[in-house]
Amino acid sequence: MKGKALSALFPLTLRGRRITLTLLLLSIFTSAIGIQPVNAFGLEPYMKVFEPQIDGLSVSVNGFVFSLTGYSGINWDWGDGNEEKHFFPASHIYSSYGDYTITVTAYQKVVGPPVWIDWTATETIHVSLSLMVETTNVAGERKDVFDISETVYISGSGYLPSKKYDLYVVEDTTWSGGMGFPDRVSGTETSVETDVNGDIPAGIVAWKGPLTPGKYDIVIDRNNNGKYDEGIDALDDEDIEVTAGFFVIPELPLGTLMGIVTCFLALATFRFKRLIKH
Ligand SMILES: [Ca+2]
Ligand SMILES: [Ca+2]
Ligand SMILES: [Ca+2]
Repeated sequence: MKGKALSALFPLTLRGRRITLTLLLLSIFTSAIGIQPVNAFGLEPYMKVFEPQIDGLSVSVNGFVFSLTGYSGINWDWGDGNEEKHFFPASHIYSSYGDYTITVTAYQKVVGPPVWIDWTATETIHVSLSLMVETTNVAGERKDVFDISETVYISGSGYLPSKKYDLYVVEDTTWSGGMGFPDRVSGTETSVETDVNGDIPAGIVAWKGPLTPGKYDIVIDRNNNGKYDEGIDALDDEDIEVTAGFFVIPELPLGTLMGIVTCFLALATFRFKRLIKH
């Protein structure tokens, strides 16, 4: 408590100990008479909360509290039914993906003579927790069916910023936690790097055409341990025919197409000749 009060006063000690002492006494005085401590510059206590760091289901938040008289603590309501008291930085692991509102309340409570200080400063932040990878076209629009001449792109979010992850494009399989990864499909990318926001932006190639017809799944090994971990690794699965993340359809070869047209023409000519004969 004393340490906190001193550290809060530290910037002002540059102006001289006498000013610091005066400000401290002033703020204690205003606290004592008006509850809200307001110093000579009219500075009320306030809190600044920085952008939360999100890693899958884990969220950590940093910030600072400005108060000439220090502060007692910070209360965290994580928005999922969990509440705790913790100084900056604080972190929390959620049990499921979703949107949450975090309420951060810094407070100081010293009630009773000779000092009476009682204030709170509250900020709310919203976090959206999603961990996903999805097959897309080059513009980042979702796409699950590809021709063999096309390229498979992926998009995603909920990762650490500017981090490289192992990527697996494999034949359609049924996934269970702890299983090893099947062999990658030949010619597919083996890693993916996130941008500064922790997203996989539009235009990231997973498999450059020409593709091989079939059904496939995609996994990003978020903890890079070479195994599939449910709820940790990102999976593109069960989009096509219930089981696969994407599907590559065979194009009708030009030869086959020409063959069909030739047959049709031959049949038409035959019927036409018969018509003339009769
Ligand atoms: Ca893993
Ligand atoms: Ca599958
Ligand atoms: Ca997909």
